[in-house]
Amino acid sequence: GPNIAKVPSGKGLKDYQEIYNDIAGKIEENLDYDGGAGFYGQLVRLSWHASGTYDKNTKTGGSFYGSMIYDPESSDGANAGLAAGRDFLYEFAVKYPWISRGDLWTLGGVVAVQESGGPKVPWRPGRVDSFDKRDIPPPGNLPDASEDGKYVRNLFKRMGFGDRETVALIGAHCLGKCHTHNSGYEGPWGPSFNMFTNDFFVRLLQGWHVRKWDGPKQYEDDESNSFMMLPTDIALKEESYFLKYVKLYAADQDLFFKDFSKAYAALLELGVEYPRGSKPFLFKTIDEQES
Ligand code: CCH
Repeated sequence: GPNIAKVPSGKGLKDYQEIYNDIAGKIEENLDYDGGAGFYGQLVRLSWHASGTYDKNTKTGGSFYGSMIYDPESSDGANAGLAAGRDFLYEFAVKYPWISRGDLWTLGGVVAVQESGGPKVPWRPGRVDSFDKRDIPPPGNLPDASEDGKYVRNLFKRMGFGDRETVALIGAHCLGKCHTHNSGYEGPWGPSFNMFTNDFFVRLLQGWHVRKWDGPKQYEDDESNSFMMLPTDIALKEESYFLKYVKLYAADQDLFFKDFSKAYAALLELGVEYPRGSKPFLFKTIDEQES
């Protein structure tokens, strides 16, 4: 049935801004985590994997039920390593027992994008926890990084996204790193992996070659051999229907921010229905509240 958002009674912008501030404060206390990446990448990936299971054809999956703690979703290989983000946020589920897991995990992503210098992301609460087996999506809905452009196109189409939104969303690879113990892949996409920028697209257009190593096929940059791209990242420059957006975003960070914000807000709301007239919150960053 339709997953209609239910906001806990009496809760509004002020209450969620308080949780936002707590999450931002804990991120700030852990800036050294993961070799200086902090928790930005981890939290954005958690929000994306909680949401990206959505299938528009069956109207299943998505962030509504906060189901990633249950099998078979929890043991999906694609979700390896995300317990770190869920554990990071857990203290706020205890402190604010009225917030659902889906709301907390998606809010964590919004905090990470905004606090790392990215765009404002409109966000709405009201996801509702479930442990019903029927509400847990099957494994295999999240992308396999060894694949090609056609595969990426079809996978994001299943969520309801077009080529432009797909390219914008993958620009989140400006944040964080790959970890051999999670995915088999290794390394960050660029040097500023704790800052939300359009750097992923700028670098993608530069020269890349296949890395010689024992791990899965990944690329490294010609200039320094220090940064990485996944096969699915490189696919964004191999297909003309993606490449035009890579070029747009590399040349214009404001445009990337605008498109990313819209597509990411939509991603976090896949499979959630809101009452008519429901209005998204826009959170203030910590900097804005201090000045
Ligand atoms: Fe991603 N991503 N992602 N990704 N991802 C990985 C890490 C991050 C793919 C594969 C991988 C999106 C799309 C794709 C982040 C955000 C987004 C890793 C390494 C793989 C593999 C995981 C590890 O080893 O820890 C593939 C394939 C696609 C699509 O084709 C989208 C969309 C988003 C967000 C909107 C972020 C952030 C990370 C860094 C995580 C960290 O721990 O630092």
